[in-house]
Amino acid sequence: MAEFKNKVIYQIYPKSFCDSNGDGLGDLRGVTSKLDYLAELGVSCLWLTPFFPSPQRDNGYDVADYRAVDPRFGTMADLEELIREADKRGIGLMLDMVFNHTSTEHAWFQRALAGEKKYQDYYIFKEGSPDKAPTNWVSKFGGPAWEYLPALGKWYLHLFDVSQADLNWENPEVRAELADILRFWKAKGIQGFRFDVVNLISKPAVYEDDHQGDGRRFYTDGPKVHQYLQELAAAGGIEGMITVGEMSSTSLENCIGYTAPDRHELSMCFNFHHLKVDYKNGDKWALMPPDRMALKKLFTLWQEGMQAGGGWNALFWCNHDQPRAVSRFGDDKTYWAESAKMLGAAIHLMRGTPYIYQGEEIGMTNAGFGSIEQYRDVESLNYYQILQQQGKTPAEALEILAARSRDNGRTPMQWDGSENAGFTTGTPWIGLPENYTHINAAAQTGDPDSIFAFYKQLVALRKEKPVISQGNIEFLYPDDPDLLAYRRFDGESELLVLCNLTGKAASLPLPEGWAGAARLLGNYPALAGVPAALRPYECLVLER
Ligand code: TEU
Repeated sequence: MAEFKNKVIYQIYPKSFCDSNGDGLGDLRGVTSKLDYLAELGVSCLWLTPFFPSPQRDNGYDVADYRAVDPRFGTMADLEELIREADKRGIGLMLDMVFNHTSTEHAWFQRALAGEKKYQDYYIFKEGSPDKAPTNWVSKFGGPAWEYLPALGKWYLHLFDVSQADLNWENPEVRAELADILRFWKAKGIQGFRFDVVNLISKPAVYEDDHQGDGRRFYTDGPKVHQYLQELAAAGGIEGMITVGEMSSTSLENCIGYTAPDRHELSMCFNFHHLKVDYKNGDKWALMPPDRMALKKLFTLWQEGMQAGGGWNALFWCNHDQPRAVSRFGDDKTYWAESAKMLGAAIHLMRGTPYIYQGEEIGMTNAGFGSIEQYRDVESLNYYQILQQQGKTPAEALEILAARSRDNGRTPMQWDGSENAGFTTGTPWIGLPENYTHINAAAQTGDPDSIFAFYKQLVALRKEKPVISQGNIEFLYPDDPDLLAYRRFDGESELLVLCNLTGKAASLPLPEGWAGAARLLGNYPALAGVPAALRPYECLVLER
């Protein structure tokens, strides 16, 4: 198994990272041009979200060909150059495998449409009358999860967009095709894979209406998912590579199963429970401030639970589907730098492998879009309509999108204070927050007090201190709503991580024996001795 415990992985959304040719879209050569920046940050691995040929209905998560580079992003030669140049800097590449579904423009689906029985078996087609879908399941992007094809007299399942048809993993030929794709990329020198919504691949034997929900309980962590993952890992030859599964609405028990080393499934997985603590009644589109007690409980449950079961977590606040953490859990105005650093420390010192999403290391904020024309994401555009159908005014719908849209995480990387933040010389495919003039990489890389410098320290500490990468974890002060506190220990050394989750001073109850401990890290200037209270969003890491 590749060593992934002392590494930090950096996620790149190529479309928004760096544009090398002025067409307004980021590209692979743009990524290559920024490798020195990434090497300075110290990350070991880059996860690139899909750059494969795609109609881009869902920004590349609708893949039309798994073995090629979309010309919009460059050429295979550009990718090979990126692999070589990254390798020179000790950086590996992970690719994003979207194996739950393909684009309806994929050759397999096109041949299914043309009537080839073999390829119809690659997807989930059901006979039926045009006026009644096989089940009442709802797509994750809104509306029904089934689409009727009059020419075939059949329905097909799409858990996401109508252009993303779910693959039929029951079919061994599908499983063999997908394993082959992994071997293809491994032979090119790719070091690892992220598997998109991979806990949704195993559908139930019987398709029935869900009278309690949207259908997810029938296919989430489905009946054969572990078996399929074991088979994929073996047939794809990915043992020893770094693999992470994206798990939608999963359970702790299943995530232990996905990642315990003796199961030979995956290195680690993402779960999203901690990113739902600001969903009112579990509804992403109903606004509520984050429930900090719920957040603490979830961290405790998943950190201590994965440890007890021998599983491994991916640690993250941000990705291309999430609003920016500093705007959501911190304060992107008064305590911008302090809260961005505190959030970084809170995650990076936990047990698991941390991920940094492009721009997080410089404290990038939500987009601040105020009109629907500024949005690009299919889910956001759908929900703008759905929210109004549910009775919201356009202004209310926009307020919800401003907090919840996936586009908040998809604005261009802010490289410098020049026009379009140095992302492109052309017209960017999506707008930027106005704050790029002061929130940008150029303003931070040389500054030892910057958010960038703080993240660099977090990455370095994980490499230096085995207690961070290998040690045990225990959470403290479960009843204190303001303070996230945990202890890391391995019998040789011990760390105490203390984070004030609020914008007010928080009292600091030190456990016994820590009063004289050394300060390893903090996001405020050090005081003499250990203080009695934490300042707004202060984090303090003690070592003994
Ligand atoms: O996301 C899966 C997923 O379920 C979400 O994070 C999704 O964005 C959310 O439920 C919407 O509210 C993955 C990819 O990360 C995402 O970008 C893709 O759109 C999706 O799969 C489909 O491939």
